[in-house]
Amino acid sequence: MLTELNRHYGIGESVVFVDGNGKLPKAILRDASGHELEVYLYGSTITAWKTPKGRDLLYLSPKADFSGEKPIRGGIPLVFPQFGGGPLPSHGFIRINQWLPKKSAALPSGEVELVLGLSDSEKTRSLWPYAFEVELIMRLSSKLVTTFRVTNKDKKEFAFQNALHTYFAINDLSKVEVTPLKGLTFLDSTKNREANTETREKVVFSSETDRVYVKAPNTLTIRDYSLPLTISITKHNMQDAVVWNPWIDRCKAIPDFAPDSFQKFVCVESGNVAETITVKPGQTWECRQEIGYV
Ligand code: TA6
Repeated sequence: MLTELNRHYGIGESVVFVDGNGKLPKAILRDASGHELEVYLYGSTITAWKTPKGRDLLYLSPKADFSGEKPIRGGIPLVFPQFGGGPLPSHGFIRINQWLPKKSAALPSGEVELVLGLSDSEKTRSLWPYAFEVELIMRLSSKLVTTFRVTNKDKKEFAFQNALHTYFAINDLSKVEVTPLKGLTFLDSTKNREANTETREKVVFSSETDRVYVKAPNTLTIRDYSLPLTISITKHNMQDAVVWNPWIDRCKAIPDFAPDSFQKFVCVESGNVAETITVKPGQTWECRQEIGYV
């Protein structure tokens, strides 16, 4: 399989397919400036985004499951067509299905691009009775631009929630803040999605935090003053932003986290959660996230 993948989509050192953990195939992208991205075909799950000096800006749990039967814990799992719990598996099913490459390119700009796709199957239709295609377009440079595209291949419209469930690596949680969220309505998932208003200029972490910020600004910032590191997140066509840190007890209760995992990441997830997106037959809808760092 790797030979075929590399024959059709490999590009020198820019795009290489290798056996990842659990012998699951993954692609490694390297751009001209030395940034690196790793993405598993399983779930089209980005698991690493590294600076030229090798610093991983994403968090991957040391206990992540690579059996190919559970979601990979960390990186950027994709949420569709359901956010959180409900009639479908948690966060939907595209992160637990095998995607296939559709296109790869090393661009004149020095950026590297890879497109993965997933179409409906008997398995997905048994869960969600619609014909669809989803694509993840990853473009790597000093920024990581991910475009998520949904095409309705059915004869009836469908509605969905979606999110890029990004685990950002941090160094010292006590010195991390997320801004600007003051004044926004948030749904508190630690209190059965109770609605409340954010009063803090800077959202900091000292207990379990699991909030859907509704109609959040299109650019959010994570600062870790201990490094220092500043991550910028710009979202397009995604209304909301979910901020999650499980803190001590919730972290211990999640088997594919290490006990101290909560100290090493903050999730800031661009998405459409509070309201669903509807796509008519034959229509294509897309959203985009750009993340950068200084
Ligand atoms: O995005 C926050 C959240 O919905 C949390 O409530 C927590 O469940 C997290 O996602 C991880 O969900 P998962 O299904 O990946 O364990």
